[in-house]
Amino acid sequence: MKTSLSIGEYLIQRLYAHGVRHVFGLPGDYVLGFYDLLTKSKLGIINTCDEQGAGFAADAYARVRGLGAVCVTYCVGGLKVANTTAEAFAEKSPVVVISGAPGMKEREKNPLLHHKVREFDTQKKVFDQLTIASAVLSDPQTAFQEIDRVLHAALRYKRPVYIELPRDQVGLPGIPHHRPPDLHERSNIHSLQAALAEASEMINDARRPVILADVEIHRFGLQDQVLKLAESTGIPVAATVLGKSVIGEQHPFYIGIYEGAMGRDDVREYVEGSDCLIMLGAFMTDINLGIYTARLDPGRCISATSEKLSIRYHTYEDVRFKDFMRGLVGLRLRPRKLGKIPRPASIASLRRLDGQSNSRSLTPFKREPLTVRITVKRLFETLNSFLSENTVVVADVGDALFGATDLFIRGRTEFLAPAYYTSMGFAVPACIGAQVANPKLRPLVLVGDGAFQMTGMELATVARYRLNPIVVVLNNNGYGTERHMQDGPYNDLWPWRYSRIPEVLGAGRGFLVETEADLRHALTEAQRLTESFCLIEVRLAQLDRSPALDRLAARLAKRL
Ligand SMILES: Cc1ncc(C[n+]2csc(CCOP(=O)(O)OP(=O)(O)O)c2C)c(N)n1
Ligand SMILES: [Mg+2]
Repeated sequence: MKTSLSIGEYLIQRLYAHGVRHVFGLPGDYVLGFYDLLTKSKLGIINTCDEQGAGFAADAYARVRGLGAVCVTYCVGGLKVANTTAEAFAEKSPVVVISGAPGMKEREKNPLLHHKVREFDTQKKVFDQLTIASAVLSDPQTAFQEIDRVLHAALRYKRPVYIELPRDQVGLPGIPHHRPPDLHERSNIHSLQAALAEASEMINDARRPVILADVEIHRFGLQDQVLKLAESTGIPVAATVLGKSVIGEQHPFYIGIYEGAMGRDDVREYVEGSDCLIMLGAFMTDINLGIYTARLDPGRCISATSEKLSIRYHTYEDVRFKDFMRGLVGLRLRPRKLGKIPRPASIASLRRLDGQSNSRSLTPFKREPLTVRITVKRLFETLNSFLSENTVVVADVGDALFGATDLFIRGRTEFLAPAYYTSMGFAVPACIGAQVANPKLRPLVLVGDGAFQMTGMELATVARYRLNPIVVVLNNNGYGTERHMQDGPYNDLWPWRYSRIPEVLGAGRGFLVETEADLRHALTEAQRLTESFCLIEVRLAQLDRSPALDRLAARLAKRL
């Protein structure tokens, strides 16, 4: 029996131990050795058309499963996932970027090898900026520890990491009998207790506390804790755009999305008027804060994240986010009656539409002449009644995302979107990652025509791995979001016949939607056709837009 695994084998073993089952990417000569190991391992390979697609897919996979991996070749592949890694960093998604590289022997005398940019470590330097930890596995003596260190950082900080595999090292044995250390970090108990005591007093004294739940609740899997906290205390919960779907939106404690002046007024007044705002895992980004229209007084806030814990103006060091959350739930806080709270607008409109809040079917809704041209507003209203418990909504940037913030996410339905970094091209590849991560989910992809032209060809990958998302292309003939801020010929696009892409791919079903009747027909068919992907092209008027985009465009135009 071998006493030691090779460096490549150890990396695969550790990824598997941390729950990774698939690696996204495509090969090149610098990484072929590792691909060969992958094919012999328990990890599946998902071959995408383009590295950027692999990067977005791995990001979505990480958001759903807790850790993702993308594997590419040196520079030509690696630099194409720079953007997706930047997104994973900005939005806290733990993706392991594995890149092949020239062997250590080949680097002697600094030859001009193909794919090299400037120095051998140019790509590594780029990724130092985009990740929370990085390693070049250039020494078998330290390679296993380096793998442990870097993977630990990804899980600890929920941020991407970079591992470079020089091709002559992949098959070398590491040190024998290596065991990964237990890297469980503990909170400083005194600091934790003091923080909980202050939090407890503040919450109990408050007249009208409210929880604002954000993205780190998703990343650390703390959804149940938030729910318990709300239910045991009677404190209502708002979410941010980035944290959308943190708890089921039909929940009686849920009040809606808070996004400063961009969001609904009743939610804004409730959150900003609270004398104790409990911000959990919240990132205060411009979009989350409604382009800085939010008015949150730190003197009335408890704010806990994996990076920082502050209560009013005090900061507590060395307190792990999970420990604080668990402690908060364990406190015997004063229960209170759930008073009159705002309710998500969609609940009311949904009842109007389909008579019940949990309908899975397209039951009849408000009768209007069905030959009317479809509008963005009606599109989202109809989609609302179409969502089910096993839908994962994947929204791309543009009106797909803005309109989707008003969607009513049920139960444990997931919502994935690059709501902070806002890179176009996320949604189609992300749906691959999401469905591979959890095959029980059927993705509903919402993507603008502009974003679709960037990465829509990953539908070939969807076909190859027999996935079955429903992809709705919002075809408004160009970069609609930008037209509302400043229009010009640069916002135009060549008009593809999106609904006919299945013919080119030889897979999937395409639908062209121009009226409400078309839409209902397409959605009903898509619901029935579960064998393959369905592409629904919705032809919208060029300047039509969702109410949410109305609000945003007005704000942004003022700031330009
Ligand atoms: C990769 C990338 N390039 C450019 C932008 C700037 N941008 C933001 S929205 C937008 C237009 C999006 O067009 P489309 O996907 O058709 O959606 P729509 O706005 O029409 O709903 C652009 C170009 C971006 N966010 N990401
Ligand atoms: Mg568009």
